[in-house]
Amino acid sequence: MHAWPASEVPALPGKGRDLRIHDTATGGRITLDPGPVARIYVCGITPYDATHMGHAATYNAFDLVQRVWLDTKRQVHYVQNVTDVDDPLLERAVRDGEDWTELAERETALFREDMTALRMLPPKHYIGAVEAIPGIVPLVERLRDAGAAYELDGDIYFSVDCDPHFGEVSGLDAETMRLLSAERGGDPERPGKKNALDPMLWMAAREGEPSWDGGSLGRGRPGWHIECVAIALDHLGMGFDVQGGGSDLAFPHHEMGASHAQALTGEHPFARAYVHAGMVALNGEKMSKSKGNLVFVSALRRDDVDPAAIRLALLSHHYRADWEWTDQVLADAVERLARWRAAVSRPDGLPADALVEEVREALADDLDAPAALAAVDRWAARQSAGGGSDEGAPGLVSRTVDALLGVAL
Ligand code: 5CA
Ligand code: ZN
Repeated sequence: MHAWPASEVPALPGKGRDLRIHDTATGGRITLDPGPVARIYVCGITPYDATHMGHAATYNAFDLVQRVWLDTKRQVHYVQNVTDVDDPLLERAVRDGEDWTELAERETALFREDMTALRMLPPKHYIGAVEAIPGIVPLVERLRDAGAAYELDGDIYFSVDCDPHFGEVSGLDAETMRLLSAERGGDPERPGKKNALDPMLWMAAREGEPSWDGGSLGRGRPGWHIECVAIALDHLGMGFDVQGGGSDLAFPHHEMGASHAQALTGEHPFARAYVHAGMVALNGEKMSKSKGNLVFVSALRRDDVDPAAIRLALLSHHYRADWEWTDQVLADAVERLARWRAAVSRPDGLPADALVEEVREALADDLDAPAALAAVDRWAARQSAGGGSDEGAPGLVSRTVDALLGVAL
């Protein structure tokens, strides 16, 4: 699948700091030490509805990770999937009497437009679940042949008890896992499973649903977690630096993915850090396609909201916080953008070298974007008050805000 065009990332003087980031598995902050090529996998959308502010906030967090790495003069190898076949997508297509492939293509195209407008860096490999199927089948066969998977009425399940590290990503107790599994696509109640938590790797073809040749597995379609594992192992290998997503993916998705990969390779860990963004709510409830309480990026764009203001609205909350989208959040961002643009419109101004370092330090410190914004606010306030004759300063501030925060002034 093709991704979207990259916006230029200006190079800044000096060198950025290494990222210290909260890792869900250890429950604490770790200093990442990627090689010259940092590797990141971010779970992509299930394209049955448009990109909402919750999605955008999560992708914003992982865009910042990459910008911090790029500023340390590393290359970034970024992979993202599109879950372009799964129950919620098929159900929506049936509800709306639409062909599921057309629905997926249309919403994926809109997502690309939204990501481009928000200046999110594109993945190097943007891979759909459907195109990954030929790579998924042999992995499921290997798990089955190794005794890590079993058949139940034609469906193939992964046996979580095969992975001694199972449970280490989310750190949840068994009861919570069971509840979340039922809520998030699992089937803990299905009779005949070895462990209620065991997730499906391959679903045998169902009447009226799409299916693919699964070799010795028979016709069917892949389970959700193995999709991301197959794509990540193919393009990044084991032990990549960051696996990212919203906090609702910690369990079961990232927990199961780690176990699949560890059982397949005998290696540990799957990812060196599991990084999760908080949930964005609207009217007191998590914004979600299934509930329909949504603010779409594309709707704001249609209303002529500057994408840079949308981006500033996302940046005004710490990525790990759960927060509420309101009109005021956007209004504050619009106002901030105007202040910043006015401040850099002068040809000269207050020296900005210290500001570059402050923004760098804020982001390296677990992506503290609100602290980075506050630093730029302080510079902009002093700059607007007059003073300073440093000719390069406004340009340097624009480049810093662009390179590290993805905001075009
Ligand atoms: N296709 C799978 C991942 S492989 C999936 O979860 N798709 S999704 O469309 O449901 O979500 C895409 C990303 O947005 C996920 O990382 C998810 O955690 C995140 N996300 C969904 N809703 C919210 C929200 N309200 N706030 C923050 N992030 C959210
Ligand atoms: Zn995923």
